[in-house]
Amino acid sequence: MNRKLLGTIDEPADLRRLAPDQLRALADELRGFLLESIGRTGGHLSSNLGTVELSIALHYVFDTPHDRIVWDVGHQAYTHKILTGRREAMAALRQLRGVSGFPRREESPYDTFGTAHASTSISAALGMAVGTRKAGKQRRVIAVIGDGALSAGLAFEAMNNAAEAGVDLLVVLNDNGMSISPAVGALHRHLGRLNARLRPDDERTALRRSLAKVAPLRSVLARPPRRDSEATQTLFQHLGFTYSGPVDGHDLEALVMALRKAGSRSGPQLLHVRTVKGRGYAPAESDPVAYHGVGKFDPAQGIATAGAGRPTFTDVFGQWLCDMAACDERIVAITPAMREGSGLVGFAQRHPDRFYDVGIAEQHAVTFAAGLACEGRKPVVAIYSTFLQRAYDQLIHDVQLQNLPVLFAIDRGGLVGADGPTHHGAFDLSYLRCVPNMTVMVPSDENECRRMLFTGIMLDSPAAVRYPRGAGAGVQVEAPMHMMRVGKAQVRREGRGVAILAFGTLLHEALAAGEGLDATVVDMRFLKPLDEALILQLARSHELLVTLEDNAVSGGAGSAVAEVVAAADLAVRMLHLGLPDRFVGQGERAQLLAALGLNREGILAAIKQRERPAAGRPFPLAYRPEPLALH
Ligand SMILES: Cc1ncc(C[n+]2csc(CCOP(=O)(O)OP(=O)(O)O)c2C)c(N)n1
Repeated sequence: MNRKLLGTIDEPADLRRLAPDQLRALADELRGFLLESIGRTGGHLSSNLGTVELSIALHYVFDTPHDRIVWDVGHQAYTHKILTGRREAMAALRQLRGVSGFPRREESPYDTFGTAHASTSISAALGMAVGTRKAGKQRRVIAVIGDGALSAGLAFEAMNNAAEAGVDLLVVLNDNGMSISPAVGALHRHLGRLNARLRPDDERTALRRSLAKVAPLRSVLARPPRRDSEATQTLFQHLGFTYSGPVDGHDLEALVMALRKAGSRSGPQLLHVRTVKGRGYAPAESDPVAYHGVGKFDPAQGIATAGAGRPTFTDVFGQWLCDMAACDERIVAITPAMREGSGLVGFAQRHPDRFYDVGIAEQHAVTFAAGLACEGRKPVVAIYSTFLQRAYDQLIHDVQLQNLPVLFAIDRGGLVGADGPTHHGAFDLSYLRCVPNMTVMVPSDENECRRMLFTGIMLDSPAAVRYPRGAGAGVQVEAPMHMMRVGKAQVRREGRGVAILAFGTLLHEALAAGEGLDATVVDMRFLKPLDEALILQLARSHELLVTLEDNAVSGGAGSAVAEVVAAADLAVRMLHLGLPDRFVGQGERAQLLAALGLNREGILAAIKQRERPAAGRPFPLAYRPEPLALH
């Protein structure tokens, strides 16, 4: 791999010493580096190939880290990481204690704001711009946001506020026409019209350069450009931004020029940059969706097409939804921009008239579903646990308070692995169980997942089925659909002394641990309503109740069990195993579970420690394994 220039850049100051005509060669080296490096670690490929030139130009023009760059989502910031002292660290990208796949303030002073959930950059940058002014300082603040991320309400709330704030702010819109899947909605069409209507700046610049050679035209060209009439203004101008572009985001000369110009103007600026997702790697350019996020792969071969491995919970959901929709035409599916990740590709193909990709708009997705339920549709909101956090008020106020029958298929519940703390579904059991009206189900295997989805859709009230990333235990999924008895747990192993109450797929670790201990092991199935009768019976017949969940211990399933026991005035000892009260870092799921004591060995050790505390010490409240550092 050629690293002639790249090898000399340890920080952006080194980059700024390069001559403008060296930047193109640097971009080529960076692309080669990215491909090879992501091939070894996995990560976000297409988006990063698209932002090579933009990242170079930003650090070339602006005085980072004094000037602030805020990357929206941050999944496209690998070149930024490489240019800001983390070139060699990319070898451990997204791995346990390695460099994060997203900007992290604790990782580098160049990572000005931690991101990973979309559409926060304009708000954060505006806050920084206002904070800078209040401190009497001078710096440029730049938000870099994709056209997908721009579709969220939060981005519009920030733009609405920006014009009033009276500060200098540059928003760079990285428009590649794509979210993870093709971008949707009216904003996408507006950008399309801008791209078609306006001559790209680079073409205009080239034209001006050649016309300037003709003497009589020089004075005409020197005049300031004609202002757009009210009718032809862009949405951004109506919102109080000065709009410039579109600029070819792969033309370094044009980019540097445009950033210098927009960066020197005062007030809110929006620079529209057009890029190609997957740029420079043919397989990713032709299929940016498949190459959005990749595992390890050989760039010479491309990614392997998915084999017939064990179905994931996502697959089980996607299949169930198609089967269900075939028998009930009221079923509609809603996704906030996660068609692929949520397993909805098949449904979207079969039922395009019942499929709604609403863009990165979780709040709208939930309230939209509530409205559909009011009119007798059966909405299924397919959503990641971590992204549902954003729509919590909509969940409470619009769905649960009105007791509307919306089914939430909550994917990525629990630890997700390499995406790390921003993406772990660590809190859903806590935040769901404290709100009235919802039935909350936690399947321990694939077949239970299908049965719970069916149970949820048959209820005339809100329901949630929460399942983890990846494949399950490999249990055969039965095609016929059966309702489950709501609120009924299943005893999977009868033992003595210790009873382990497992919520979700950790049941299988509990069963393995239960063998060694001769413990009772229960598949709790329902977090809400809880099988209170069984809990009380177990509390009376065992010495120790152990709760196990892939969720924060604080306020989670264990707390729910403890409330039942306390309300009955029973004095059984309890041990709550789950995620600790700190953010868990990235790493493979199995590594994280082991480090947190949530595998068979950890469960056994925790129970043994709880049963036989060291002499003189009180019983510890919970097992505390080695602290797991964030990185
Ligand atoms: C709140 C939220 N919802 C969903 C996602 C998942 N997600 C990650 S990147 C992405 C697409 C972003 O599109 P865009 O901003 O245009 O960036 P591109 O990948 O096209 O460069 C989505 C939906 C997220 N990170 N945050």
